[in-house]
Amino acid sequence: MLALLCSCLLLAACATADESAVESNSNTAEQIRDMHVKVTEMWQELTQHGARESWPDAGLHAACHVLPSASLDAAQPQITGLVLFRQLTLGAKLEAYFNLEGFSAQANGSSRAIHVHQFGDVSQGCEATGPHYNPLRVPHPMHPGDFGNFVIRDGNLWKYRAGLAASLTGPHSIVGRAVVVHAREDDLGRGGDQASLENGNAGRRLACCVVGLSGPEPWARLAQQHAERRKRRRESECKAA
Ligand SMILES: [Cu+2]
Ligand SMILES: [Zn+2]
Repeated sequence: MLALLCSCLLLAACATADESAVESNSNTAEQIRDMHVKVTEMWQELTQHGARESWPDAGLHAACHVLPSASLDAAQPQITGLVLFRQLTLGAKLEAYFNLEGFSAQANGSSRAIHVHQFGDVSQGCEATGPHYNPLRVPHPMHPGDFGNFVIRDGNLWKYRAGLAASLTGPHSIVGRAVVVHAREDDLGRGGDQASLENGNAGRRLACCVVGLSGPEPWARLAQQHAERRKRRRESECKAA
């Protein structure tokens, strides 16, 4: 029954994908994102009775410790840091903290793409992580791990994002897969070539990590750091005004 359900959803997704190649509108993207959430909910209903009750009170958490790609040459920036995920309830959209450093001064003000890629293998460099994780066979940027672009400030990338389509449970879970940081901006499928609809022409893979489940402590620590950082920024803006 589960296989039947999944294949029905896959067919529906493929039909949607064909339309979106023509229309490519944000409405379709939103529908596909909602489909990921629905698939996860149905999976939970079918396979894990009581999952709602056994869900951790503080939410489900995951951590990804970003390291420079092993295949990167020394001329490239050495990006390190942490990406944390939190899913508060079953079927809820994901929240994430992105905390990366090591970008060059020239990168300030420009954007970098971050995605979830298919495999959690970073042993031979980030190339081994394969293409974008794409369980519904839809074009980029409608993959569940298409997190979009992030602006570099002072050589760092600090960002909190909510409403992400990816999930930490169910058939489309990103646990065990890789987060990849790219050398360029994501063209979000508007590049006019095939690569744009596969990977957003985001360029070289600078750094990556494997998503693993964690306790709530790293999230709490980073939330505190982000709050302090926001407070300091507000204070310095007030002084400058
Ligand atoms: Cu990517
Ligand atoms: Zn993608």
